[in-house]
Amino acid sequence: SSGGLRVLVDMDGVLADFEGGFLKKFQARYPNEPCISLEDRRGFWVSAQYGQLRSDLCEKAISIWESKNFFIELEPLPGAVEAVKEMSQLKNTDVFICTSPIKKFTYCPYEKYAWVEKHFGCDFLEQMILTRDKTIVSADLLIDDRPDITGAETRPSWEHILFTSCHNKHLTPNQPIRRLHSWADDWRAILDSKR
Ligand code: UMP
Repeated sequence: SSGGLRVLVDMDGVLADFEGGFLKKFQARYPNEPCISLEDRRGFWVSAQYGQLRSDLCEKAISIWESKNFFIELEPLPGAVEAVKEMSQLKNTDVFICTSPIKKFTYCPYEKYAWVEKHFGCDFLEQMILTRDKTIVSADLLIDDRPDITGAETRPSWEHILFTSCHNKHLTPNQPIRRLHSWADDWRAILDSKR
Protein backbone atom coordinates (compact mmCIF):
# COMPACT_ATOMS: atom_id res chain seq x y z
CA SER A 1 0.00 0.00 0.00
CA SER A 2 1.10 3.63 -0.21
CA GLY A 3 0.17 7.00 1.20
CA GLY A 4 -0.45 5.68 4.68
CA LEU A 5 1.78 5.28 7.70
CA ARG A 6 5.48 5.16 6.83
CA VAL A 7 7.74 3.05 9.02
CA LEU A 8 11.53 2.85 8.83
CA VAL A 9 13.01 -0.34 10.28
CA ASP A 10 16.73 -0.49 11.04
CA MET A 11 18.67 -3.59 10.06
CA ASP A 12 21.65 -4.27 12.38
CA GLY A 13 20.41 -4.98 15.91
CA VAL A 14 16.74 -4.87 14.85
CA LEU A 15 16.34 -7.33 11.96
CA ALA A 16 19.82 -8.91 11.88
CA ASP A 17 21.76 -10.18 14.91
CA PHE A 18 24.84 -7.97 14.52
CA GLU A 19 25.94 -8.39 18.16
CA GLY A 20 25.62 -12.19 18.20
CA GLY A 21 27.23 -12.55 14.79
CA PHE A 22 30.09 -10.27 15.80
CA LEU A 23 30.85 -12.10 19.05
CA LYS A 24 30.83 -15.52 17.39
CA LYS A 25 33.21 -14.46 14.61
CA PHE A 26 35.46 -12.45 16.94
CA GLN A 27 35.94 -15.49 19.19
CA ALA A 28 36.56 -17.75 16.17
CA ARG A 29 39.17 -15.41 14.66
CA TYR A 30 40.80 -14.29 17.92
CA PRO A 31 40.44 -17.29 20.28
CA ASN A 32 43.27 -16.08 22.54
CA GLU A 33 41.96 -12.53 22.96
CA PRO A 34 39.48 -11.37 25.59
CA CYS A 35 35.97 -10.56 24.44
CA ILE A 36 32.87 -8.91 25.87
CA SER A 37 29.83 -11.08 26.57
CA LEU A 38 26.49 -9.77 25.31
CA GLU A 39 25.46 -9.38 28.95
CA ASP A 40 28.38 -6.97 29.49
CA ARG A 41 27.90 -4.92 26.31
CA ARG A 42 27.38 -1.20 26.91
CA GLY A 43 27.20 1.56 24.33
CA PHE A 44 26.28 1.41 20.64
CA TRP A 45 29.88 1.19 19.41
CA VAL A 46 31.29 -2.31 19.77
CA SER A 47 34.70 -1.04 18.64
CA ALA A 48 34.77 1.60 21.40
CA GLN A 49 34.06 -0.91 24.17
CA TYR A 50 36.68 -3.33 22.82
CA GLY A 51 39.12 -0.43 22.56
CA GLN A 52 38.52 0.37 26.23
CA LEU A 53 39.24 -3.25 27.14
CA ARG A 54 42.61 -3.02 25.36
CA SER A 55 43.48 -0.45 22.74
CA ASP A 56 44.50 -2.89 19.97
CA LEU A 57 41.18 -4.72 20.26
CA CYS A 58 39.39 -1.79 18.60
CA GLU A 59 40.90 -2.53 15.18
CA LYS A 60 40.51 -6.27 15.70
CA ALA A 61 36.80 -5.74 16.32
CA ILE A 62 36.50 -3.59 13.19
CA SER A 63 38.26 -6.30 11.15
CA ILE A 64 35.34 -8.63 11.87
CA TRP A 65 32.56 -6.58 10.22
CA GLU A 66 34.89 -5.44 7.45
CA SER A 67 35.35 -9.09 6.42
CA LYS A 68 33.63 -10.80 3.51
CA ASN A 69 30.46 -12.67 4.49
CA PHE A 70 30.02 -10.93 7.85
CA PHE A 71 26.78 -9.13 6.98
CA ILE A 72 25.24 -11.78 4.72
CA GLU A 73 25.74 -14.50 7.35
CA LEU A 74 24.00 -12.61 10.19
CA GLU A 75 21.04 -14.50 11.62
CA PRO A 76 17.67 -12.77 11.70
CA LEU A 77 16.59 -11.74 15.22
CA PRO A 78 13.69 -13.77 16.63
CA GLY A 79 10.38 -12.89 14.98
CA ALA A 80 11.90 -10.06 12.94
CA VAL A 81 11.31 -11.37 9.42
CA GLU A 82 7.77 -12.51 10.20
CA ALA A 83 6.89 -9.18 11.85
CA VAL A 84 8.20 -7.02 9.01
CA LYS A 85 6.53 -9.18 6.35
CA GLU A 86 3.27 -8.87 8.27
CA MET A 87 3.76 -5.13 8.79
CA SER A 88 4.35 -4.58 5.08
CA GLN A 89 1.10 -6.34 4.22
CA LEU A 90 -1.02 -4.11 6.48
CA LYS A 91 -3.29 -1.63 4.77
CA ASN A 92 -2.09 1.99 4.68
CA THR A 93 1.38 0.99 5.79
CA ASP A 94 4.66 1.51 3.95
CA VAL A 95 7.68 -0.23 5.44
CA PHE A 96 11.26 0.63 4.51
CA ILE A 97 14.46 -0.96 5.74
CA CYS A 98 16.74 1.95 6.68
CA THR A 99 20.34 1.01 7.39
CA SER A 100 23.73 2.72 7.62
CA PRO A 101 26.48 0.90 5.72
CA ILE A 102 30.03 0.99 7.01
CA LYS A 103 32.38 3.22 5.01
CA LYS A 104 34.50 0.28 3.85
CA PHE A 105 32.11 -0.47 0.99
CA THR A 106 33.76 -3.60 -0.44
CA TYR A 107 31.25 -6.09 0.97
CA CYS A 108 28.74 -4.40 3.29
CA PRO A 109 26.29 -2.65 0.89
CA TYR A 110 26.18 -5.67 -1.45
CA GLU A 111 25.65 -8.08 1.42
CA LYS A 112 22.90 -5.94 2.96
CA TYR A 113 20.94 -6.16 -0.31
CA ALA A 114 21.69 -9.89 -0.54
CA TRP A 115 20.50 -10.41 3.05
CA VAL A 116 17.17 -8.71 2.35
CA GLU A 117 16.71 -10.71 -0.86
CA LYS A 118 17.53 -13.93 1.04
CA HIS A 119 15.08 -13.32 3.89
CA PHE A 120 12.35 -11.17 2.28
CA GLY A 121 12.57 -11.89 -1.45
CA CYS A 122 13.69 -9.72 -4.34
CA ASP A 123 10.49 -7.62 -4.38
CA PHE A 124 11.47 -6.25 -0.96
CA LEU A 125 14.65 -4.68 -2.41
CA GLU A 126 12.32 -1.82 -3.45
CA GLN A 127 12.09 -0.97 0.27
CA MET A 128 15.84 -0.58 0.90
CA ILE A 129 17.28 2.74 2.06
CA LEU A 130 21.05 2.84 2.64
CA THR A 131 22.06 6.10 4.28
CA ARG A 132 24.57 7.33 6.80
CA ASP A 133 22.06 10.04 7.82
CA LYS A 134 18.61 8.80 8.81
CA THR A 135 17.43 12.26 9.94
CA ILE A 136 16.94 13.42 6.33
CA VAL A 137 14.59 10.51 5.58
CA SER A 138 10.96 11.39 6.30
CA ALA A 139 8.65 8.91 8.01
CA ASP A 140 6.23 8.53 10.90
CA LEU A 141 8.35 6.01 12.82
CA LEU A 142 11.95 4.83 12.96
CA ILE A 143 12.49 1.56 14.83
CA ASP A 144 16.20 1.52 15.71
CA ASP A 145 18.45 0.22 18.49
CA ARG A 146 20.86 3.16 18.36
CA PRO A 147 19.99 5.60 21.17
CA ASP A 148 21.47 8.76 19.61
CA ILE A 149 20.32 9.26 16.03
CA THR A 150 21.46 12.64 14.77
CA GLY A 151 22.29 14.22 11.44
CA ALA A 152 21.76 17.21 9.16
CA GLU A 153 18.07 17.53 10.05
CA THR A 154 17.73 18.70 13.64
CA ARG A 155 13.99 18.05 13.68
CA PRO A 156 13.46 14.66 12.02
CA SER A 157 9.88 13.89 11.03
CA TRP A 158 9.89 10.42 12.58
CA GLU A 159 9.41 9.37 16.17
CA HIS A 160 12.33 7.16 17.17
CA ILE A 161 11.22 3.91 18.79
CA LEU A 162 14.22 2.44 20.64
CA PHE A 163 14.51 -1.27 19.87
CA THR A 164 15.95 -3.00 22.91
CA SER A 165 19.37 -4.59 22.45
CA CYS A 166 22.08 -5.92 24.78
CA HIS A 167 23.92 -2.58 24.55
CA ASN A 168 20.96 -0.29 25.36
CA LYS A 169 18.76 -2.26 27.76
CA HIS A 170 20.11 -0.52 30.88
CA LEU A 171 19.90 2.98 29.36
CA THR A 172 17.61 5.65 30.68
CA PRO A 173 17.58 8.30 27.94
CA ASN A 174 17.32 11.97 28.98
CA GLN A 175 14.16 12.61 27.00
CA PRO A 176 11.47 9.94 27.31
CA ILE A 177 11.51 7.58 24.35
CA ARG A 178 9.21 4.69 23.58
CA ARG A 179 10.71 1.22 23.28
CA LEU A 180 9.99 -1.91 21.34
CA HIS A 181 11.44 -4.58 23.62
CA SER A 182 11.55 -7.32 20.97
CA TRP A 183 9.49 -8.42 17.97
CA ALA A 184 7.24 -10.31 20.42
CA ASP A 185 6.36 -6.89 21.89
CA ASP A 186 3.26 -5.04 20.61
CA TRP A 187 4.60 -3.31 17.49
CA ARG A 188 1.07 -3.08 16.07
CA ALA A 189 0.00 -0.84 18.98
CA ILE A 190 2.95 1.50 18.30
CA LEU A 191 1.94 1.78 14.64
CA ASP A 192 -1.71 2.30 15.55
CA SER A 193 -0.74 5.13 17.92
CA LYS A 194 0.55 7.10 14.89
CA ARG A 195 -2.38 6.48 12.54
N1 UMP B 1 29.15 -0.35 13.29
C1 UMP B 1 30.37 0.24 13.36
N2 UMP B 1 31.04 0.19 14.55
C2 UMP B 1 30.52 -0.42 15.64
C3 UMP B 1 29.25 -0.99 15.56
C4 UMP B 1 28.58 -0.93 14.36
O1 UMP B 1 30.86 0.80 12.37
O2 UMP B 1 31.17 -0.44 16.68
C5 UMP B 1 28.44 -0.27 12.02
C6 UMP B 1 27.81 -1.54 11.57
C7 UMP B 1 26.64 -1.11 10.80
C8 UMP B 1 26.35 0.28 11.32
O3 UMP B 1 26.94 -1.05 9.42
O4 UMP B 1 27.43 0.68 12.14
C9 UMP B 1 25.09 0.31 12.15
O5 UMP B 1 24.26 1.19 11.54
P1 UMP B 1 22.73 1.36 11.98
O6 UMP B 1 22.34 0.14 12.82
O7 UMP B 1 22.69 2.62 12.77
O8 UMP B 1 21.99 1.41 10.69
